[in-house]
Amino acid sequence: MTSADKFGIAFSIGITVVMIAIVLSFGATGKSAPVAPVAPTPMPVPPTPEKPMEEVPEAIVEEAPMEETPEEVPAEEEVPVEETPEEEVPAEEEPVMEEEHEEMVMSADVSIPEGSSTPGCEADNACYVESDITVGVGAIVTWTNDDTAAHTVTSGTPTDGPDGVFDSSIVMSGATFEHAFEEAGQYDYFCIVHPWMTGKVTVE
Ligand SMILES: [Cu+2]
Repeated sequence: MTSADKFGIAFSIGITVVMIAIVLSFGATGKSAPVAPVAPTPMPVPPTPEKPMEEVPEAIVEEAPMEETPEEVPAEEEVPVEETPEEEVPAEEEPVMEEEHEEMVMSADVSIPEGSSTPGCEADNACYVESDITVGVGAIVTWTNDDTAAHTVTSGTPTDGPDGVFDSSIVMSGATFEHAFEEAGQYDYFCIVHPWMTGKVTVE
């Protein structure tokens, strides 16, 4: 072997050793690796956590409020606002109108109950039943004598006497008397035969 061959072998061995050393150094430490691997490692690492960290919260924050808030707010406000006035307004007005119409009774029946010819019914305002009624203008009220005795339905009061608005005169047992109230007002009436019997009709 010549010196050149030896040098070549030595050189080859030296290269090989250097290569191995380099490889080991890369594999073992990794830190001493060239700038290339070190730089890329930290570069992607920070961006990766930073991007997802920023994107995730931003995406959630933006999507949650942007999509849910606007959809729920208008949906809740518009729906109830529109339904509430439409339902409540007519609902309140219609019942009132119905109640008023219901109160505007255009016909009523009043009974002269059995036993009213005997004092005592006045204690419970039960000499006429009902003894105090309210009807609408133009309503017709019919009194029925359900007692065995005869009675009258005479406008006025026992104290001041008949006022001439209406007077049934004698109503026999089982008979009826009716009167149409064409004008609003309060009409007191009583029984001429039994002055403790009083009643009232309110026309409105
Ligand atoms: Cu009477």
